[in-house]
Amino acid sequence: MKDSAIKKLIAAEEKRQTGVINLIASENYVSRGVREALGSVLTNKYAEGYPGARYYGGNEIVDEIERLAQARALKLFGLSDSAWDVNVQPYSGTPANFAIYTALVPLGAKIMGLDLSMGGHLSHGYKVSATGKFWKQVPYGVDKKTERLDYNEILRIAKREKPKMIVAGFTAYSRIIDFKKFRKIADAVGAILLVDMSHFAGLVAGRVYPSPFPYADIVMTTTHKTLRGPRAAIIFSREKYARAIDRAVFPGLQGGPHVNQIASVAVALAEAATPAFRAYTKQIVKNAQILAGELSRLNWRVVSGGTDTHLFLVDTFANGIGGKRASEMLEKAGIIVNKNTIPFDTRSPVDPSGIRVGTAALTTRGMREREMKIIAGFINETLRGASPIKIRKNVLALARKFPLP
Ligand code: DSN
Repeated sequence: MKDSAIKKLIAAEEKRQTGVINLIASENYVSRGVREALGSVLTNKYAEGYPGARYYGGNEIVDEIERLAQARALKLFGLSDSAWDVNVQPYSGTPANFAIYTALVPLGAKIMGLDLSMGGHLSHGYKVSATGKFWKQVPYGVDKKTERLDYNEILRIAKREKPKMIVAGFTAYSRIIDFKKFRKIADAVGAILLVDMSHFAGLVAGRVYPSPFPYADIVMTTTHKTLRGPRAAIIFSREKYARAIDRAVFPGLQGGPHVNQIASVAVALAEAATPAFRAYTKQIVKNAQILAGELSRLNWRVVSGGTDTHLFLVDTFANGIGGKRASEMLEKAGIIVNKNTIPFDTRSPVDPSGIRVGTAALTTRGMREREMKIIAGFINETLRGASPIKIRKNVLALARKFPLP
């Protein structure tokens, strides 16, 4: 690369990534193959339209790439192409959800989604998102005592509000979702069921989290979290919704698809179909359970008492430390997390009561049970006031033993 300024900054970021313990639940490290496809000549090509029906010439190879990505997506999740359509063009998760609502929910109609402060996502109709301006969000939450989804309450809200669409999915909820119960609730009120599996798609592919496909009408996923691909999104839809969704993605909301991104998704989907990936996802969950268990043992309150996934929330304020301060203290020691609201948080989203912790990224680097126990010790010592400079040295030494892919 001739641009020395950017080259230097990329090298600095690589050094930063290598030297920290990354517990951001939505991040991961992609393979060289995924990066090669992203940085390939495919970025030069315009391909508005869909395979076989483009608005530009010279797309015979791009058509093959997009069809391959679609076929791999269906295969990975065991879907038949007569029942499901797959759109691999969305640039990322929020635009993908926006396209789904644009296609299927009349403007101003109701979308029912998990409240942001209880672990939902902005694009599930939250008020500051355009999805909450063009449609009306009806939020549901978790039970105060168990901190788990309360399906009777969700049914009660659905019957009262009659939403056009119900969204099941999360960014900060650590438990298995009962998709069958969501199907029954959607059927009881005539709603379309969208599952946003962005966080747990890799776990579904690895068969360590239940598949939403037998129950959902639409499934959306980003590709860069547990699925370990580039930043992008995929929409799976049952045939009757497919045409409206395709038209909402293009020409409704997007122009030319990012062909390099689609090829890179295809590479990640093939990687996710391997036995090694299955073992990886099993280890992600095991690591999260060990880390949550160790932190509990060290007297940190884990929301809902544990995790079935790659992530969990720690109620740091139960020990007198707000989430903002906790995440800043940890960052000084080289441990990267994000501050996060916990259910029924009494503090503000900019300084909430907890932090979110995830293990997908570290598991990619090869860390296992032993390292999780060491990391729980680092977190505990840091938050209890040990010198961050001292912990930082130990963090660096540990992190450097596990290079990036
Ligand atoms: N911002 C992502 C997360 O961190 O969960 C979701 O889009």
